[in-house]
Amino acid sequence: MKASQSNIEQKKIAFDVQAIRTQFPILSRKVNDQNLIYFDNAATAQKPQCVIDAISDYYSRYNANIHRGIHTLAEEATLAYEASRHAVQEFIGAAAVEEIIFSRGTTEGINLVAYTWGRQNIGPGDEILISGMEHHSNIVPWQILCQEKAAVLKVIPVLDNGELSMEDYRLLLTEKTKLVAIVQVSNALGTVNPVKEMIELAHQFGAKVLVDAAQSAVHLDINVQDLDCDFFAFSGHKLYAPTGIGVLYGKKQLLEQMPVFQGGGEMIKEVSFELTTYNDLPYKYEAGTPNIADTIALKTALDFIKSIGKDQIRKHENELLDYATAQLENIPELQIIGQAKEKVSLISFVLKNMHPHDVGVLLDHQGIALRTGHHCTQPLMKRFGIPGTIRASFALYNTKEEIDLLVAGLYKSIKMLS
Ligand code: 7TS
Repeated sequence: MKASQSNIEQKKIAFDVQAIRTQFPILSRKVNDQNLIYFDNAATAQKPQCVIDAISDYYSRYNANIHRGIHTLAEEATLAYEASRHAVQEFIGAAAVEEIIFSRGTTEGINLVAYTWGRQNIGPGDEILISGMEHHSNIVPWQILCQEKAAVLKVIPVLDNGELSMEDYRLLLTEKTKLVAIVQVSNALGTVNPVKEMIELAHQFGAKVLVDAAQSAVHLDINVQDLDCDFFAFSGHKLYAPTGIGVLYGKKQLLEQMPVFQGGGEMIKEVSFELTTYNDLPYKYEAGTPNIADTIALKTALDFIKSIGKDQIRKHENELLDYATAQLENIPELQIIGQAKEKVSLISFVLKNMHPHDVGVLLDHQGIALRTGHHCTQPLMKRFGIPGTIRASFALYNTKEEIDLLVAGLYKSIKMLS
């Protein structure tokens, strides 16, 4: 083993949550005179100092537009930007770097597919299959497309325990199914869906599959070739990178056949008033000056995750999930929504006769940040007959002591609200 490899191994063995916490400056701030406890990681994760520094370093040392200048700064910026694309390729196991398209986030990635592949391939009577636990951003673009093309949107039902009904999925798949757009990990329940199996089944009917990986990319090991998905979209900001940068992966052959999305600079080879020819992948889908600083910082975030090891992070987060589940189940007024066999470190719950919003406000007074409401999954909330949930989502820097404080905070809130 090379020395550098063994260093990485050593770092992985020594998972030290307190050492990790020191790398996140925001974790030392006070909220309402209390130490911040940040349990809203499914909405967006906090950023380590190295990511914050990467942004500032770019603007302080080599801010320049990419792919066009011949001066040193432009070359440095281009190299760093493209290095990020390679880092993403490795992170998700894509076969080719041209399959990595930078976007603003998951939402933009899904919309790109709907507006390009969707418009080209969906016609009257065709069916698009989504699930009952989709985030609005994996519902609305397909609804718009179906309305435009007289196509049909069908929904895989969710079982009481928060898992998908695979029995219904099998029945819903037909020759009419052209696309399955499915979330890998539910942002509202934490359920991990069996996407590999679902992709295999969809392909038997010739349907393409888009995976919404907004919540999964940070928690699960990802290999898009092994999954054999056709499209895979995620956001940087949920994996310790900045907001405003995301990734759309697509199989090269599909991306090559698809029409362009936005027109403008960078996505063209040659422009005349009569005819424009388009650029090669991935630039064909990256019109205009991109989000250079945040793309560069995305690589820093991926390197950060790699240096700790996804396996170590998952182990820690699973311990938090098990610990929190056991603690919360002890609270008589509390009901956990979503108890799938396979979950990530996210717990949604309701408290009897208490509005989630009121609980959220009281917890905020105690310095505890979590999300309450429908989590942009209104149809799912309707399925469970509730207006919303209280959601605690854990990241690598959270601790059992913080969970104890959440439990104490909940008892306090229950006392005040009942
Ligand atoms: N899909 C899922 C499963 C998500 O959880 C989110 C964001 C999105 C798509 C959209 O991602 P964006 O980065 O383009 O906005 N989810 C959440 C959440 O749970 N709380 O705030 C944002």
